[in-house]
Amino acid sequence: MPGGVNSPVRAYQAVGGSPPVIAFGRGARVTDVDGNEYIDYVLSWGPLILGHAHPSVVQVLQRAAERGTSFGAPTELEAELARMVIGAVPSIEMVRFVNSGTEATMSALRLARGYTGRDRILKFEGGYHGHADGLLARAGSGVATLGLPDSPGVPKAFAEQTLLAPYNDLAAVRRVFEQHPDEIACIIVEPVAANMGVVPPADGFLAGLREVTQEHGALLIFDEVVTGFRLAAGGAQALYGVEPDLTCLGKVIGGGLPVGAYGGRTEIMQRMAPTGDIYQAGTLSGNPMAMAAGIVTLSILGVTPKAAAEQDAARRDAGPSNEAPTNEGCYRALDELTSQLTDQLLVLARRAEVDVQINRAGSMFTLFFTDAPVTDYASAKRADTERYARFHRAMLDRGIYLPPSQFEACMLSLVHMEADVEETLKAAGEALQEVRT
Ligand code: HOZ
Repeated sequence: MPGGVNSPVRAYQAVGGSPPVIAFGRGARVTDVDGNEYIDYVLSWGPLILGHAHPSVVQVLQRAAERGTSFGAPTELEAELARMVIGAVPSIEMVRFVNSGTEATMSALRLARGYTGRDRILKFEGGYHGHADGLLARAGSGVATLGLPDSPGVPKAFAEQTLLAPYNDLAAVRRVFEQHPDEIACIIVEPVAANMGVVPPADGFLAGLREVTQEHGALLIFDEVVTGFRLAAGGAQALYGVEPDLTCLGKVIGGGLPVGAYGGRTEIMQRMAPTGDIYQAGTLSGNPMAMAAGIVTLSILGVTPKAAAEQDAARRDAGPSNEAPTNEGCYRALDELTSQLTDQLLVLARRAEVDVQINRAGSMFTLFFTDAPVTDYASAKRADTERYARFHRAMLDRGIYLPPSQFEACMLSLVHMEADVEETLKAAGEALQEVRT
């Protein structure tokens, strides 16, 4: 396998050493093949909001496997998960399941292009939306971590269709639209950026994107692969009260199995074949194992099919609403424990006289080694990545498993406990002292 991995950022090139080879995970912890146990803040890069091997997930997977692992045909499970997603995510009236976040974003882009009859798209510097052609321009995640130029292998003609603007810079977005009138099919944006490290949207940024796309007849796509069902059941769009035309999902909705989804207004979604003329398909799409794991995960987060169906019916009667049927308690608990951790990390950094900025949104955060606020890709890149590498190694030595990149997000799950946070803070206090100079 190139680099010994199946996804580049896992290779530890940016932090040095070689990655632990994971043997198993239980709750908030993973254990490697040498028997070392770590508190896990990667959580498979986001899906495991219930932690590893949650008993309910394991049980439904066993049951689902006994009934058959794939049919390539309609099932009740996919209908049930669709009802949950539609009920919970404010802007989604119709959804299609695919197998990964990358598939979700590339399908949503095709739909946006087909629907508007335009070819160009606008993405943000440091935004990461999977590895499809045209989405790797100044991308975050592994591309940023490894400092790669825009990827060879992407035809020049495709790359030219991608326009860029700095995240959180509405004036720049307006300028791009003015320079390309009637050419831009859509803006694709992570409503809370999570692949240049966590960077929350500035006040009014998302609402501004909504406005500018409407003014110019373009669609707004929220890539909520990371934020969907992690920040709230309704995702970032429910938190910030801005409804996109299309939403991409993945990670949490598959409960740790490979999954993706895209959805939006019926009128747009019906352009997809077989009701419409835009094509996208997949042998394992709506896979029963992934659907079963997704259903149980969302149920534990308080999204019941019944509540979702009721919400959906109410929404159709009452018009748009940002209220999603959530178990507020879950998200509040995640928020509180995460802020407890990040507040204390700041205290420890100050004590060690190390400049850090911590950006947090709900249960995800990034500790940047820099003295200036991080609000976009340029400011994220000013962080001291060499110091992050040393901090990462010092934490790993103390049993704390962080993302091996300054440009990824740490995540907490519902099974991270105060004792885990205490243990993490003890390690962080020592690690921060170690990276002082
Ligand atoms: N795109 C993921 C991070 N944002 C990395 C996926 C992986 O390496 O598993």
